[in-house]
Amino acid sequence: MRILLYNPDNGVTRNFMPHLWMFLLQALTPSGHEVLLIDGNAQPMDEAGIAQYVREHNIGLVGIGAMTRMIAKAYRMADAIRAVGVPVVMGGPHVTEEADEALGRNGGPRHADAVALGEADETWPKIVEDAARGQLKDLYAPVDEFGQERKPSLQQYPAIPWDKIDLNQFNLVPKMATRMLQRIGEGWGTFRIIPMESGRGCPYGCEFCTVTGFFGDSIRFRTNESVVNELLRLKARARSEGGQIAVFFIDDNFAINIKRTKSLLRDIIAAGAQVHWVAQISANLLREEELVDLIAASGGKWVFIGMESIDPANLASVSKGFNKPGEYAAVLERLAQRNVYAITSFIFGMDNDTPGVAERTLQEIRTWQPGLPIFGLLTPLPATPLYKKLEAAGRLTRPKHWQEFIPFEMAHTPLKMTIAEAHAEVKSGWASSYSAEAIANAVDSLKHKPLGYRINIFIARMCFRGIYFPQMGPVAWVKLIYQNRRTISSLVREGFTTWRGRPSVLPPSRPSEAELV
Ligand code: B12
Ligand code: SF4
Repeated sequence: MRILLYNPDNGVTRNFMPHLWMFLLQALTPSGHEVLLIDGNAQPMDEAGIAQYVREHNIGLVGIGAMTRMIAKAYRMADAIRAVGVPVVMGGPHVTEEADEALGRNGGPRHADAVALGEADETWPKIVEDAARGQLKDLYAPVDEFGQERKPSLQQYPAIPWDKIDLNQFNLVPKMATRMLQRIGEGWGTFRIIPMESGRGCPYGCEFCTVTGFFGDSIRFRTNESVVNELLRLKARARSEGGQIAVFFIDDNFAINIKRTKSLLRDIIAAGAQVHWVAQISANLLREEELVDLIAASGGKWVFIGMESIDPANLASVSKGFNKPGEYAAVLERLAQRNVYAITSFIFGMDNDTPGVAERTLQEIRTWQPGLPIFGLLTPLPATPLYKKLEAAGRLTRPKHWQEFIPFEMAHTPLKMTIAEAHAEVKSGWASSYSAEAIANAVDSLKHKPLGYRINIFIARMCFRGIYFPQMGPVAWVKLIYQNRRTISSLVREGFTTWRGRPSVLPPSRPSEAELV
């Protein structure tokens, strides 16, 4: 049987990284079946396009995975596939919580022939065999022989064949530049960010988060050897194609067990398996100098920190009181000393937020080491404690917000400001952090760092800006480059000066107000 695994586009950003579930399920598919992958973020497709694809490629089963924000698109695509007679199985965090919705058991239309609940590592082979026999069941749950929920162990993790998989759709280097860039240094003909997990689960149970409910509070890890071997395979692939690879450790809290994380990082270093990597680590786990030393030595470049708020009352209200805003600056300093930077994530619209929260947060951020701040709105995802709390209090304004997903739009009313005010705060956070002036300031404030780090921060800021401000397509990029021309020319001139062996005497770039339009 030929199987298609499809991930719908998120409608906001192009894909900077593929989704791990597709590669994992592909690796777990019983032999004798062929698996094709389409990520809608890299290969945009509409309903007619996917229907035509499944017919032309003689697909016998389609698997669709989606987060809540992509579920409406996922359902539309599933409907189109089922309309041409091909069965659809859906999985992932949304349908796990809303299986009745996907199966049309709550009065709405049916979108999926089957739903895989929770982690599907062990149920997927069964689903494939049932589909091949034409006997798909409605629901597949990860349970043991006694019907008790069973979380898969990661000790026998499959070897994802990264060395053989066709990753053409995930090359971040524009096609026209590939040939030329292949010859630069060790080669930049390809640049890919690859998702990798070293463990699953997070016990913290923050109110707005799906993870503790979905993956459970028991944490499971892969063996160090399995992670190291995967890194070595990726490195070999990048070398063989004259390109670069970076890894996103998608663990929810990469340092949840500090002892184990340090042991993994030591093994990565010992095996020479370092690649540049990004990981999510909560601020409270970054207190230890030795851990941060190992992060830097093993290739860690960016750490994603869910700071959420600088207000302890807000943090307490979402059960994230373990975050201590008073230590954010020291954590960022500790990272920056090792040339590791932070993606700092904030949520506005929390119950203690009032108008002006963006400016108050930005004032703090400006005193910290520059990184990549991102801003979102408190969103009640299905089945989270937050959703249940707001539903019980009658505060949900769009209880089924995912049926008509709108980016950066609240689905409940905050306590101390209006929805419109919360939206304005998020807009202000993004506008102030990603204006050409703010980007120039961030780059300038790193003057004491090597040029490479400043270029890194600059490129990252330009890309992150696209999370909020639509900048898909060449025209948007040309405009953006024009707006940031001062910083670009300053970095380029400094690069030439350094290259020709002269000390840089260039003044810092600070565009005037007029140039920022
Ligand atoms: C990596 C990641 C991202 C990446 C993007 C995804 C990517 N390219 O990989 C980035 C960092 C960009 C991101 C962003 C966001 N993310 Co995110 N992200 C994750 C994270 C940390 C890991 C995903 C992953 O690969 N997990 C490991 C794989 C193996 O697990 P899995 O995907 O769940 O797949 C398993 C099962 O679900 C199932 N399965 C999944 N799909 C399918 C399909 C079929 C057919 C079958 C049979 C089974 C199946 O089988 C798999 C194996 O067991 C998860 C948390 C987590 N630990 O999963 C959050 C998570 C998925 N993200 C979440 C959210 C909310 C977001 C944001 C909306 C946050 C925000 N406010 O901006 C944004 C939106 C991004 C966008 N523009 O669309 C939520 C989603 C909850 C929900 N109900 O939708 C999660 C669960 C975290 C949370 N806080 O609750 N994210
Ligand atoms: S620490 Fe992160 S992953 Fe864990 S429950 Fe809180 S938000 Fe979710």
